Amino acid sequence: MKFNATFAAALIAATAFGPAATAEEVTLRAVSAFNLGTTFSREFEAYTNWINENGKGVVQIEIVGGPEAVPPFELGNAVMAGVVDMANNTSAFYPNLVPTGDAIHLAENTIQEQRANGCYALLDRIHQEQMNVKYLAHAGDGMGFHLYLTKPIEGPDLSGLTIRTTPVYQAMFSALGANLVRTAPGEVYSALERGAIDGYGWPSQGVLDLGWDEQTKFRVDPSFYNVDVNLLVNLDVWNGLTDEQRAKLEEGAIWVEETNALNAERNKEEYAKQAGAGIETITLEGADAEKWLTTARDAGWAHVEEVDGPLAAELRGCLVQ
Ligand code: 173
Repeated sequence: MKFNATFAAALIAATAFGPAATAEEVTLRAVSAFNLGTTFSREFEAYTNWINENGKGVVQIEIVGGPEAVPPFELGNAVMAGVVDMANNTSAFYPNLVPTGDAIHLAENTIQEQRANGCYALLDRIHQEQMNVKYLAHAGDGMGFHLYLTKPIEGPDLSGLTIRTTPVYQAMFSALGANLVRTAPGEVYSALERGAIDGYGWPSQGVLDLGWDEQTKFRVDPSFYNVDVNLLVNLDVWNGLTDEQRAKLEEGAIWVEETNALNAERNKEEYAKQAGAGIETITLEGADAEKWLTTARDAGWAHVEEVDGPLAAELRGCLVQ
C-alpha cells in the first residue's frame, strides 16, 4: 500500500488485536476519503456524533483523519485489510475492489427503497464478498453530479476538452468526446490553476469547500445520477462485534440515512452560493438536455454491464424502478 508508512504502521500497531475494547465498549477507528469538515464528511461526522452520544458503553467511533491520513484511492484497501475499522468512502474510489459499485450512483431510488426491495441486501452482499466490508450506511440520495467548466460549451459535445474525472463520470464524459484525467479531489485545485484541465465532474454540493469556485466559471445543468458516499466496516471487525453493538451501528445508519432528505434544500442553498461566487449556469435544454441525460444513463449502465452482465441486470432491476 502506498499511503504514509509511519501512519499505517501506527494504525496497524493500534489495531493488531482488533478494535480498542473495554469489557463492554468497543471503539472503531475510522478514516474519511474526504476532508473532515467538508460536505462529503458531513454525514460521517453526524453519524459519529450520534453513535458517540447514543452508543455510550456499547460502541464508539474515533475519527482518525481524512485524506491526509490515508489517500482516498487507498482507503478501500485499508478498510478491506483492517488497517482501519471503518471508512467513509465513495464507490468511485474503490472500483478495483467492487467493479459493479458504479451501479450505485446510477440508482434512481432511495436507500430507504433499496432497503425495502432487497437491493441494499444485494449491495451489502457484493461488498462483503468482494471487499470484505459491511455496507453499513449510504448518504447522497437527492444530490446529483454536474460538469463544472473554465470555458463555456454550446451543447452536449465535450470534444477538445480535458476534464478531471473519477469512475462516476468516465463513461458519460468519454461518450461525449472529452479527454479524461482521473484525480483525487485534493488535486483538482492545482490542476485548474495550472490549466491542466478545462473542468471537472463534481456533485451539486461542495464546490466551495476547497476553493474551486475561484477557478470555476460555469456549471452545466441538468445534474445527473445520485451521489453515493458510504460507511463501510471491515467485515472481520463487524463479525467480531456483539449483537448489541451491531444493532446500535445499524440504528445509527437508519438515522443518518433519513437526513438524505435534506439534500433537496441543500442543493438550492449551494446553487445560490455558487452564483454568489460568480459561477454561471449553462442549462442544456430540449434535445441537448435529453442527450446529456440519456448518455449519462446509457453509458453508465453499459459500463456496468461490461463488467458483469448478470449482476448489472440484477442491480438495474432494483435500483431503477
Ligand atoms: O468527483 C469525485 O471525486 C467523486 O467521484 C465523488 C463521489 C461522491 C462524492 C463526491 C465526489
